[in-house]
Amino acid sequence: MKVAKNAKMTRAVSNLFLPSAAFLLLTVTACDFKMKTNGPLVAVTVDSSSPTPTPADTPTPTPTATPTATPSPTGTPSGTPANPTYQSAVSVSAVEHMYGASAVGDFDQDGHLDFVTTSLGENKIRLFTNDGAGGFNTGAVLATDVAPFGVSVADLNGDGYPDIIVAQITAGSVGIFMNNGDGTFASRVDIATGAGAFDVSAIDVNHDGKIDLVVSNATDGSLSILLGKGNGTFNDAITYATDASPVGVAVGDFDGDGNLDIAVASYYGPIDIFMGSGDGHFIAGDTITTNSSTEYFIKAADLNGDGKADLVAMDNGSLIQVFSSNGDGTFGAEVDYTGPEGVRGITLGDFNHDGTLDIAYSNANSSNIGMLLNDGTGAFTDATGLPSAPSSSCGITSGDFNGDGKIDLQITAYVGGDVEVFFQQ
Ligand SMILES: [Ca+2]
Ligand SMILES: [Ca+2]
Ligand SMILES: [Ca+2]
Ligand SMILES: [Ca+2]
Repeated sequence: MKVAKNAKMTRAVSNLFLPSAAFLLLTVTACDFKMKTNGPLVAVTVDSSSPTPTPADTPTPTPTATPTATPSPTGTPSGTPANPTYQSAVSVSAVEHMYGASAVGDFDQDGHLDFVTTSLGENKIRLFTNDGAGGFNTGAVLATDVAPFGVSVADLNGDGYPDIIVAQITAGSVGIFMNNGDGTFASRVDIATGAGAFDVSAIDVNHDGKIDLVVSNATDGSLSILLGKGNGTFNDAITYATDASPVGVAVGDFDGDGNLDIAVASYYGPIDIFMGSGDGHFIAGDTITTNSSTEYFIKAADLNGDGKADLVAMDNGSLIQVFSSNGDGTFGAEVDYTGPEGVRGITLGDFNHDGTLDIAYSNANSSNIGMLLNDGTGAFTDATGLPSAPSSSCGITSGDFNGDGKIDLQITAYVGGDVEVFFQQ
């Protein structure tokens, strides 16, 4: 089923090398991601020979962790948020692999959080297993189809062991890796979605207790909804048209009606909202014109404790953009936080454990970790004193890797292959 989206594009795009033809060329170099529209075409090409970033004009995606449900902050606003402190990086690996995005999960159910990264240039995913003693081992290396990028972790068959879902850009599909129940994975099964499958969110959108998939198809300009059967297989895709070049996708309940809704960030803008009916179908809703000409990734979570999911987006520059839900599927005025040029990925977590969600972001150009601390009202201030991160920082995830109740960070670099973990003190 293809449902036309009636919202029209409100952003003027003529000054970006935009399209006379509605064709899209995606050139992918690891986390370094270029989207061009300068010719009739095509698909995605992966240049594995030259993982050299050109920060000035390189949109660089980093779908992060997992389902973006709606955590409910319980903290109370209390002025200036406490500043968390992090130890210097623990290097997990430093072999050139052209990493893309990462996601966390306890794959072997030993109580210690592991993570997986997509390795775009070699068409693989790489697992890193937590040894429970503050270190990580390089684990399984599993083949994907061409150009794996967005990755999510969720238990698709309810056996308690998390499975892995990878968006495969050039292949136009998602690759499903089912956990064998011991932290090893069965052979990949692919499900076609649409050209340029870029980001995937795994979450139950139709209240049947079975994980579903929401996939952005950048080349197609569409969104695929795959309703799960609870055994690692899925019903035929329900497809919705989006604005051109959808990249990041996030799922949350924007109007508090109990049904999950979807936000899709299109590369040249805008952000399209789809309101959930609760049965796996969605209705095109608000269209958010943004302050940036290059949207990238997006997260949905309740930042101010009103029970409605808000949005955090990033652009391909220096902006972290916060949109507070009005509670009816529309959003308040964009509030921008400016980091160094080269924002590459975002992750949400309660980093200073005050009960409200904060924002951490990777930065390719500055070797800094960016962190915005929530004052409890959904307004943010910059954290200070964070350790250095690898240059070309790209994928970023967060989780309590050493079980001390404090949220740690994990960052991959798309040049040099650094995979690093930052434990909170
Ligand atoms: Ca584990
Ligand atoms: Ca499972
Ligand atoms: Ca479901
Ligand atoms: Ca809703």
